Formats: sequence, C-alpha cells, structure tokens
Amino acid sequence: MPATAKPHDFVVVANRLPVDISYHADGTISAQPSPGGLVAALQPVLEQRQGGWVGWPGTVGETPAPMSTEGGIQLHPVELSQADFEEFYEGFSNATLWPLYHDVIMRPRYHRPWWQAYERVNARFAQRTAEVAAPNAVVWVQDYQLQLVPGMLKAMRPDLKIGLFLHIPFPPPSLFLQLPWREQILEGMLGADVLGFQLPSCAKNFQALAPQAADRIHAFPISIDTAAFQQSTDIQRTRARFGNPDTLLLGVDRLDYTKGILQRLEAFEELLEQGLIDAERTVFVQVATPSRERLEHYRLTRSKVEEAVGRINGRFGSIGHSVVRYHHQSLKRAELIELYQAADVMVVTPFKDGMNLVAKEYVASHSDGRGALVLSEFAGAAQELRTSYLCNPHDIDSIKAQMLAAINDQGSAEAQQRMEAMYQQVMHCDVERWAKNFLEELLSTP
Ligand code: GDG
Repeated sequence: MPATAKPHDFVVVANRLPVDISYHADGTISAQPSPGGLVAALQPVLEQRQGGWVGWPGTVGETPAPMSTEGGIQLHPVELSQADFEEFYEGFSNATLWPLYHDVIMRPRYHRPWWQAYERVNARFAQRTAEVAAPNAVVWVQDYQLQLVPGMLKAMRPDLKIGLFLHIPFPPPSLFLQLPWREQILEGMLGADVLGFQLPSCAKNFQALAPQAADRIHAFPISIDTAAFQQSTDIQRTRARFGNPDTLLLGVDRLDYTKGILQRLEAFEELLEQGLIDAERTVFVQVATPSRERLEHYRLTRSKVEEAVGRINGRFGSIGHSVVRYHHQSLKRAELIELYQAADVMVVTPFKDGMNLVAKEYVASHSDGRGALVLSEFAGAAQELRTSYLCNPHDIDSIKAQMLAAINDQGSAEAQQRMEAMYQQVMHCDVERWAKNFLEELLSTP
C-alpha cells in the first residue's frame, strides 16, 4: 500500500477491477469503465462508500500502480503473469470450475498444475487484501475465481469480517464431489462469515456439504442498477435501422456455451421453415459479446453459432434483407438500451445461469409495458420473473412454442400485464437492495 493511501474500512475483492486499463505510447495509463454483470452490480455501492477494490486489471505482465476511478473508488491492481492467466484464469477458473458449476454442460478438465496456479493466485489476492484492509474492516469477496481467499484471509487477519458471494450456480453435491480439490475449496469458502448464493437451491446444495455452517449460508438474488435503464430512446429510429419489421427479436449474451445461443437460433429457423413467422417482416438481432476466445469450447460454440447465422440468412433472407443481424462485438451501454427498448421479444435461453442480468435489464428498459420476455427455466432470474414466457432450453419445441406465443401475443392486454408485473418486481428488487441485504447480514454476524 502506498504511504499516502489510507487503509479501507470496506474492500471488494474480485477477479477483475471495474476498468479496462490502456497503456499509451507516452507512458501514461488510463482507465475506462468495463462491462459485465459484476461491475454493473457493485459500482454504485462502492461509489457511495468510498471503498477499495482489489482485482486484476485485465492485462498480463506489467501492472499499474494503485489509482482511483472518477467515482472515487481506490483500485489495487493484482498482477497476473501469462502463466497465471493461462492456468488460473483460462484453466482452473474457466475450464474446470465454470463447466463443473454449470452442471457439466461441457466436461470439466481436472489438471493439477492449474490447481497449483489457482492456489498461488488466490494467495496473492488474499495477501493484497490483507495489506489494504483497515483493522476490523469489512471485506466482500466475489465469485468462483477466488473461493480460497476467505480461508486464506481469515488465517492472516482474523479481525476482518469476510463475505463471499458466488455469482454462478453452486452445483448439486453429486457433481461438486467430482472435484479432486473439493476439500480445499470447501475449506476456503468456509473462511467467510457469510456465504451468499444466488438462489435457495444453490444455498441448499452447499449446505448439504457443510451442514455445520447452516447459519452462515444465505440466498441473495442479484439484480441491476435500474436507474441506468430508464432514459428513453428513439425507438422508431432504432427500428428503422432494421427496416421497420413487424417483430424485432433480440438476444444479448457473452458468447458462452451455457447461454444457449445456437439452440434459440435453431428454434427461430424452424419457425421460419414451417412458415409460422414471416421472414420478410421479422428480424432477430443477436449480440454475442466476445468472451474467453482462446478456449476450445468457446471457439467451437462461436463457429456453430456463426454457421447457423449464415445458414438462416442464406435460406430465408433476401438480397437487401438479413433476417438475423449478428454482432460479435461489445456494444456501448447506450446502444444496448436502444436495442432493449426497441425489441418486441427478448430471447434468453441459457442451459444454466446463476441469475442472468440481461433478462432484468430488458424488463427495466420497459416502463412502457411493451415487449415480452422468453426466459429459460434454468436461469436464476426465472425464479423472480414468473410472468415471462418460460421455456426449457433443452427442448427446441418448448423454445419455439414460447417464442411464437410471445410474438403472437404482441400488443395484447395480457402481454402488457405480464411485462408490468415483471417491471414492478425488478424496480423493487434492484442491486442496491441486494447489496444492502448482503452487507446487513455480514455486519450482523458476531
Ligand atoms: C455472471 C453469471 C449472473 C453484455 N454484452 C454487452 C454488455 N453486456 C452486459 C449485460 C449484463 C452483463 O454484461 C451480462 O450479465 P449476465 O448476468 O447476463 O451474464 P454473465 O456475464 O454470465 O454474468 C450470471 C452475473 O454474473 C451477475 O451475478 O447474473 O448468471 O453468469 O449486464 O448488459 N454490456 C455492454 N456491451 C455489450 O456488448 N455495455
């Protein structure tokens, strides 16, 4: 910690810092806010509390000195080498834990050098946090990349109050027990005074493995900064960009195999093939933000999605009209809101998702009561957004039926009631409330 900086009473520890750091030719460094569910969730809370954030800046090798964001958050960068990035981040976090915790949709790889890197990097995060936390500070550790941090930190700094929140699902014991390092992970997590999960079902899965910690285990469904989605945009102009279709469908996801992008495109294709929707009057916009691009399963998913986009446009588009508009780029938040507000039907079909903030963002963008949400039963958000068109993403007929119902109900009183009920729910249970609930629980521990 630099001599001038004061230790923090409140510290967030997350894999990523809430910024993208650019290194300029003149030797200066600048930081831009970066997208992602976690960042969107915590930024407002930290700005209110003038806290510190320990995380990886997103580039390997040379690491910038601690800095502040415009909102006054003090950032403490943790360095990752190229080997750490490959073994801790791409390897153990995203090729072992990610598929294991998402119900083994892809086969997890259990590779001993990756585990060693996970231990080594978690120790570095814990050490850094111990250095910047004031006596008796509150520390909030985030997510699956850092599950050993609570235990390591508790051993170094028993004075700290430590919370852990898992943003992704916690799997049933029968799957978790595959993990060769299951005991170490459990021990690391149990260093936390409060263990938070998205859903009661995830809390229950964890509790079955650690019944002695029952009073520390809770569900806190995460939500969004609803105010960010309230500004109104020019819907007519956005729709005109897509040729003023009768129906504008939208998907927005990180390009990840858990998100079911291919399956929703296949469902759309069959509806076109059967003449149940009109290719001339319908546009499906799919934003697929680049993610974890060096990993094999991600490359394979991308190529299957892009093949489907090409095939559907080849079969059903015409010269001058593409029925699927595909963007493999990250959009600005403002552009995302334009799409949410203009879309008639939002299609969210993950095989498994801790929560899914996109579904809640779409709902929050519709104070007008327009629109419809097709939502997978296996997204955490389905527990709250009960008046969405719920589908089983493993069943193409179910996706088709719910997409078609949402399209055909457009403009009806029932469709409006469905959206209004969800809008009330999301506005009421926003991210501020989520953070408040978690922190109140943490502060009330002895
Ligand atoms: C994990 C869990 C859980 C996406 N594309 C762009 C963009 N985004 C933003 C969305 C949303 C966020 O990224 C994605 O959040 P999700 O919740 O949908 O999904 P994951 O990234 O998998 O998040 C998930 C979440 O953590 C929080 O706990 O809900 O279950 O998997 O905010 O808007 N933002 C911008 N441009 C894009 O192109 N600006």
